[in-house]
Amino acid sequence: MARPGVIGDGKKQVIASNIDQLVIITSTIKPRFKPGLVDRFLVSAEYENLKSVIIINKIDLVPPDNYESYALTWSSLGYDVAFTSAKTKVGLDDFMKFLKDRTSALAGHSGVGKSSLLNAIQPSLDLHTREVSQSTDKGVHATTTVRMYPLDFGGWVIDTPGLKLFGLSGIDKENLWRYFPEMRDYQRHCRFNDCVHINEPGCAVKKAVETKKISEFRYINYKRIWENL
Ligand SMILES: Nc1nc2c(ncn2[C@@H]2O[C@H](COP(=O)(O)OP(=O)(O)OP(=O)(O)O)[C@@H](O)[C@H]2O)c(=O)[nH]1
Ligand SMILES: [Mg+2]
Ligand SMILES: [Zn+2]
Repeated sequence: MARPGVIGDGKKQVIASNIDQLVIITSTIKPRFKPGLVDRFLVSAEYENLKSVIIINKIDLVPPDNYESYALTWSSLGYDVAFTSAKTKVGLDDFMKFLKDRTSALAGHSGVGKSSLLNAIQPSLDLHTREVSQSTDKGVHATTTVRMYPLDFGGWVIDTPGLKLFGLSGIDKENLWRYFPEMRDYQRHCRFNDCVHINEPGCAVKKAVETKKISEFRYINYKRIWENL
């Protein structure tokens, strides 16, 4: 996984290599639930041919109807989803099951609870965590370096500082749809074979969104990412 360089010569900064999977962590609130960011990470992982799983953390703070429908959509696409609370320790079995015997990189905004979840499953790690700012609803980058830890029950995990910018280098307006698995089945039914599913007439993907075969929020996130490429 790499992100565009922010300093110096602008070369890619490699965040992690030789990992088996990306564990995408989002919180229900504090900082607010961000399905768009999850989709962005999913696109990066699809592009890198990397398995990804999704953790929705801080479920002690918000009722399920706020995030359940998103989770259903993601799992229908084949991504494993777990609901956790590092505070009440709900769902940690699922989290551990995902991590066991694999090398995983954690991804997610600052403050979603990446380090707290690791402390909850393995207290001896004793990772530094910090409260989310009341005024800005943002984490404060408690974790400042990328580090890899061995897990007592087998596997390795890479804790990262809250990353919001993952590079989508290699992905462009023409090929973005390829990293949305649900679009692959419809693309060949589009009128134009170079259809990018934005404004073209006879677009089978847009039709599938209208008939609810493709989830609307996924399509909205597709358009948002597309516009920023
Ligand atoms: N209520 C509640 N609070 C949580 C939960 N998980 C983490 N927190 C709190 O959220 C804050 C941020 O947690 P961290 O573990 O530091 O978050 P992080 O994702 O590692 O953040 P960075 O290292 O900055 O990227 C801390 O105050 C935690 O106690 C949870 O499941 N429920
Ligand atoms: Mg951290
Ligand atoms: Zn199309």
